[in-house]
Amino acid sequence: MLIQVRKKSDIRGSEITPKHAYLSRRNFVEKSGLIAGSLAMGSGLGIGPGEAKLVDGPGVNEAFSNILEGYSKLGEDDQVTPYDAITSYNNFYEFGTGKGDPVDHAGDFKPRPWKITVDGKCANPGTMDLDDFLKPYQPEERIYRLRCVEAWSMVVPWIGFPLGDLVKRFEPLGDARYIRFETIVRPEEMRGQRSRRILPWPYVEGLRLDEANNDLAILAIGLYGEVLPNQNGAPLRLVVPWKYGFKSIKSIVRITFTKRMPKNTWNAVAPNEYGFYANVNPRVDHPRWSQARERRIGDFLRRETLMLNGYAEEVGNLYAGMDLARKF
Ligand SMILES: Nc1nc2c(c(=O)[nH]1)N[C@H]1C(S)=C(S)[C@@H](COP(=O)(O)O)O[C@H]1N2
Ligand SMILES: [Mo]
Repeated sequence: MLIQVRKKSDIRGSEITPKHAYLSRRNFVEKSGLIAGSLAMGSGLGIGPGEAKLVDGPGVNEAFSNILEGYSKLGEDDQVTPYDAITSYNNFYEFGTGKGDPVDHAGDFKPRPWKITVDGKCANPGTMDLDDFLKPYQPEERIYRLRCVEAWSMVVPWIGFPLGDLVKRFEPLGDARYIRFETIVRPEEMRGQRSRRILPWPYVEGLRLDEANNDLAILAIGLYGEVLPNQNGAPLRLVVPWKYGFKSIKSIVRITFTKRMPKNTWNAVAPNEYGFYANVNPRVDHPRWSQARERRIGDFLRRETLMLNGYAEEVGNLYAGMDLARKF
C-alpha cells in the first residue's frame, strides 16, 4: 500500500501538489469544469509554512477561500469519491431511513443561524454563535475513507479542524474522561424526527477524551472545498475515520465533557449489534453480516476492509492492551 502522510508542517513549496491534492482537484475539475493549475496561494496566515491553497469546489455551495492542505493518507486503490455520490447517498435518519431521503428532504433545513453549547466538566462552558465558535480555527482539507457499519465506504475530502483544538480551548477538568455530542432536534425541518419509532432523538455520540485528542479526529464544516451540504451534517459534524460511520455525528448543537461514558444512540437501541468504540475491524463481524469486506461506492468488486480503516498507525496506540475483538 502506498502511504501518504502529510502534516501541515511537512508541506513545502516544492511539493505543493501532492497526490491527494491532485486527486481531489481532478475531481473538482471534472465536476466543475475548472482548469487545473488555477491553484491560488493563500496570503500567508502565519500558520505552518504559510502556504494555504484555495480549494476549488464544485460550485454548488458557498466556497471556502483559505484552506490548508492537511494531513491525508490514501492507498493506491483509493480514489476520491465523486461529489454527487457523497452528497446523494447518505445516512441521516433525522430526514428518513432511505439513502436518498437526506438529499431529498434536507433542502429546507436551516444550518444558519446556529448556536453551539459547550458544557459539562470544562473550565470555559458557554453557548455561542457558530461564527464565534469557529473563529479560532484554521480550516484544512482532510481526505479520509469513511466506512459505514453497513459495509459500504467512500473517500471524502473534508474541510475541518482538529477536535483536539476545541478540547484545548474549553479546558476539560481533571475528571473529564469523555466527550459527548448531540444533534439538533428540529422536527419541523427534520421529518424523520416526527417519528420516535425511527430512533430516540436527539442522536447522541461520544468519544474517549484521548480519542478526541488524536490528530485524525476532526470537526468538519465542509467538503470538496465548500460549505457542508445539509445532507452531510451541516453546519458542523464529527469525523472519526477509524470508526464506523455512525460515530461521525451530524449537525451538532451540543458538546459536553463528561466523567462517564456517554450512551451513544446506536448502542442504546441495539447493544448486541453496536458498541461505544465502534472501531473498524474486519475480524469482528456484525451479528448479521461480515465486516471483512466492503463495497466502495462506485466500485463493482468488493474490497478488503482494513484494520481501523487503514489508520492503525495513527490510532492503534489508543487501544494498546484493549481486546479489539471484544470492544467493538
Ligand atoms: N445525527 C446523525 N448523524 C449521523 C447519522 C444519523 O442518522 N444521524 N448517520 C451516521 C451514519 S450511519 C453514517 S454512515 C454517516 C454518513 O455520513 P455521510 O452521509 O456524510 O456519508 O453519518 C453518521 N452520522
Ligand atoms: Mo453508517
